[in-house]
Amino acid sequence: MYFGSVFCIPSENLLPMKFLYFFVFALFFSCTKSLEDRCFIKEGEQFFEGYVQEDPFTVKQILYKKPDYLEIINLRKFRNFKQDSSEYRSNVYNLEANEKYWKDQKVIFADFDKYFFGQFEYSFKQNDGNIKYALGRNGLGYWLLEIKNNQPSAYFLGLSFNHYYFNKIQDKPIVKDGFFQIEGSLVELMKMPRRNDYTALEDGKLFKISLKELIKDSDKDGFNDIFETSFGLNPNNKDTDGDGINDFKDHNPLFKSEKNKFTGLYEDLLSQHLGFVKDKLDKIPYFIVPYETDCDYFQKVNPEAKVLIMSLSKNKQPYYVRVTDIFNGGYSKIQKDKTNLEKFYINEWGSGSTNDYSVEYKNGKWIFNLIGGTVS
Ligand SMILES: [Ca+2]
Ligand SMILES: [Ca+2]
Ligand SMILES: [Ca+2]
Repeated sequence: MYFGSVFCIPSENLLPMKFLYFFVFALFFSCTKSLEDRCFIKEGEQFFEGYVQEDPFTVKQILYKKPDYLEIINLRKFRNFKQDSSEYRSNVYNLEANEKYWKDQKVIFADFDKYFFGQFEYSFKQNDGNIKYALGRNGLGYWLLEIKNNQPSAYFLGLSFNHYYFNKIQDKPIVKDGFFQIEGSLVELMKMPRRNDYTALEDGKLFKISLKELIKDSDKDGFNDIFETSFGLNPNNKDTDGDGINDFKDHNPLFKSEKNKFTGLYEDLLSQHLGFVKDKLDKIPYFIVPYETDCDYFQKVNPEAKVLIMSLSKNKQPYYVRVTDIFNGGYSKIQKDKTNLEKFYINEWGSGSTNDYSVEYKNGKWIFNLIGGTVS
């Protein structure tokens, strides 16, 4: 929840569970801010509004919002979270072991990387006749990866890594008898200054999704229905924003792009940050970077890389986005210079650092000047 949303009352709120049931409030307050308010910083306003950590979910809350396609089975015998994650942690926080781990991964998953080009962290490889499967994880979440007749596909699971932990060691295949199945725990994410940490809420779960549900792509645009629902795309329309470009190919599938001075400013910022992928973009369709903004100019960019643009108001975000920490960087609103009408200030934040730019619009181009920032 952001301080800035004090004027907008969330339309749906989960109450902490002193009560037996969840109460869903449907309060419809329209937030009618002007474009000026949405895109430009007012006198005395900060680049970024303060972040307030939301209460972690209880088991009850996670289960209440569990996707319908997910079946959760309680296991009698299982590896618990503590045991499973401590082994992994010793791999990740020991530099030598870490290096070896990634080297081994590269060899084991070479065949997957040939098709997926570094878009995922892979685990649990499996050969099923002429189909290969693995679990993939990228910035957006977990995917089931499939290589079938030399054709790669990725199916989004829609299970938040803030709530669902999958054991690093799986004794059984992850695809069996028409189901994706994986053992793990329900967890709670604790945000730490330098890293995030998890604690188990309930161990010994088998998470099961029917393959039929998982691979379902109703509009045949290349994204499974679960992906589309998780990020607010339309699973029954190939072209959610109606700009003539299919969701899977669209660099900005949620908003029709516009070309003007300030969309250009945000495009330049995104290029500096993500432009490195533009030459291989058709090979990495699942490299998609999410951003939060309510500024129309930012929303209507036509960037070189793929982005998903979400509202800053949590109550307008799809459930998956609201409960999962997917945002690793962003851009502030624009601050005007007091005297020079073509000069502005904008702030960029990323993992562990911020950059302050002064930008000037000259002969139809933006000139950038790094004027400050922080590194943690
Ligand atoms: Ca689709
Ligand atoms: Ca679609
Ligand atoms: Ca489109």
